[in-house]
Amino acid sequence: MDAAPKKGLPANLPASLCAELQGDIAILRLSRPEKRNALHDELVFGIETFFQELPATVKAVVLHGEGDHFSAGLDLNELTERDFAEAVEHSRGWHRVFEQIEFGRVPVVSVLHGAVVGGGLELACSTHVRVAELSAYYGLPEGTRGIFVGGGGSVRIPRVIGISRMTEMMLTGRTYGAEDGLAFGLSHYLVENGEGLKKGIELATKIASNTSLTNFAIIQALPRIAESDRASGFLMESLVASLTQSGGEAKARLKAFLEKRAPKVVRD
Ligand code: 1HE
Repeated sequence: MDAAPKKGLPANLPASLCAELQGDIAILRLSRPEKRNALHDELVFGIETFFQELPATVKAVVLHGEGDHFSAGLDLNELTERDFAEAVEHSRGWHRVFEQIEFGRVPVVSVLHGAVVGGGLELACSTHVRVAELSAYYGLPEGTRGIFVGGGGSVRIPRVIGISRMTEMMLTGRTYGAEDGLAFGLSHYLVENGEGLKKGIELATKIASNTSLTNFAIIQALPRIAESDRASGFLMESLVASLTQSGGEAKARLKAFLEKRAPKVVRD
């Protein structure tokens, strides 16, 4: 992959990020391997720029990391000098950026390998589909470092693995391997080392072939419905279902199936 962002993608990304377009997929690589993709401000706010300036033609994003690790989490160098107010502002900044990933315009597939720890795990959990290579391992060393998650981890991670498991990870500092991560839902796919990006691109391509309206409903409406009260949820579901069905593309796809021109749903 080229270090320079390709046409259509933001030209002002920091050196710690590389971006590439492949048709209607954009691939974003954390490119700070000498620091194990530790997340410093430049990188985190570069991610924000990338998502803010994503070309309208992009329908899905793949996020992955260069080197032996997805990410070693927060750059601990940046922690030592902050006072209370600066720390709050910093954490809120991460929230803003990761919200843009989770509640942005397009679905994001992350490809995890090596260390996926601390803020790296928080980042991964803001993506919609996670592919892990066998080398991946997960940890929340904040507890043992005398700090706390600050990138939305206490909101997102319990929704994936449960409060109990997250509490235990933070209290003991233990790490879990790729197989456990798959069982807990930290990843949705587990592949051989070196195969993650290919799988991530394959999934993103498939996701990009959905209608934009359905992808919008899945990433914007579904999590909000799931967190609302039942009555509101049922109402919102009816509204969203009707919205997606009313699209011309949806009608064409349903017709194609009924006329035996569309694929059946078969075992993967
Ligand atoms: C770093 C960081 C970092 C590496 N901040 N510089 N995260 C952690 O507690 C994880 C800390 N990192 C590690 O445990 C290890 O680096 C790894 C297991 C990920 C990789 O080990 P290794 O042997 O491949 O690399 P290394 O020799 O430890 O690190 C290579 C360089 O990266 C080295 O710098 P150098 O100048 O000596 O070459 C390390 O200092 C640097 N490095 N990780 C700064 N994290 C919003 S709140 C979120 C809170 C958190 O994320 S807390 C979790 C922090």
